[in-house]
Amino acid sequence: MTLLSATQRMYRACHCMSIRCLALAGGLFAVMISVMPPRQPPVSIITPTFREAANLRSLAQRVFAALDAAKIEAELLIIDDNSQDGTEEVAGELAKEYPVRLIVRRDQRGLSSAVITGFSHARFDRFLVLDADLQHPPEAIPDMLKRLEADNCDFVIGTRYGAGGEVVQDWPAIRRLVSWTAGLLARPLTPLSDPMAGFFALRRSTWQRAKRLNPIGYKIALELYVKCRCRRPGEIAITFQTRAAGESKLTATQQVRYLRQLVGLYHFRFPWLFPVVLVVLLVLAGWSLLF
Ligand SMILES: Nc1nc2c(ncn2[C@@H]2O[C@H](COP(=O)(O)OP(=O)(O)OP(=O)(O)O)[C@@H](O)[C@H]2O)c(=O)[nH]1
Ligand SMILES: [Mg+2]
Repeated sequence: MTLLSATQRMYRACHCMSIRCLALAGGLFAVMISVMPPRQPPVSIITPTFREAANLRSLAQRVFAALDAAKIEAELLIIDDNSQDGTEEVAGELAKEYPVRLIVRRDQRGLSSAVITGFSHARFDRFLVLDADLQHPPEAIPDMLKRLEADNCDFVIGTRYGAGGEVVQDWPAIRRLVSWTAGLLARPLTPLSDPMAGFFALRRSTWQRAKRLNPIGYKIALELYVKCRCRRPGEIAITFQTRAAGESKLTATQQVRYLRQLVGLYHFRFPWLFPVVLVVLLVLAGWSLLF
């Protein structure tokens, strides 16, 4: 065997081996990619606030601890209605440690419209809304976002009333009753087990398809669910806590606004219902005049 042919054979053997190695590495890489959980898209966390300065630090700590552990990129957008309780100072301090942004509305008030302001300032295409008072557990956020992606849901809520969900014992009985009755009134509008939820996630594209949004009152999740014509709801069970600090802003005026909102939603969802009700009332009035 000449020196030249030995070199050629060695070269061919090495060439075959390197091709096999490359194929093996490629195969391993493909297997790794297929078993690795898909990366969650980044999310804008939106929190409406009115006089919640005392809750903001714990909120930011818990939100970012949960999201960092799940390796999800996020920003926290605080939409405050000129609370003047130190919110601006606390948010300024938090912004040095976390991706926190504060938007102060000086000429507008209202939880629902604050959430919509948050959507229009959000950097990312996934939105998650939660209250500032820690009644909603931030630790549930990664599961809600996973649900939004994995099952291709268009609206995911943290539910108190679905299977596995609960409300802590010391939530006042009257608040339970009001919440339960309000939910019952909304039943024909949505299959959600907790239509009064303030803890929910959706995509920007879902919000963008909303028709005639009317963000009055407190129940923006229900408004969005109906007006965005959501079809694929998802739910994650949560334990609803009592507020950590500060005072409730829920007043009787908000309850009346909810009833007004319901009328609008029924009209939107069942446009034929109003003429039918009118005809029935006219027939009944006619009958009562005859007899
Ligand atoms: N920007 C803004 N946020 C508000 C307004 N009213 C309430 N919020 C915020 O909306 C969230 C929910 O309000 P809460 O007062 O906790 O209402 P609730 O959870 O139904 O009532 P509680 O169970 O008593 O806490 C909190 O983060 C509030 O600070 C408002 O007018 N503007
Ligand atoms: Mg609250």
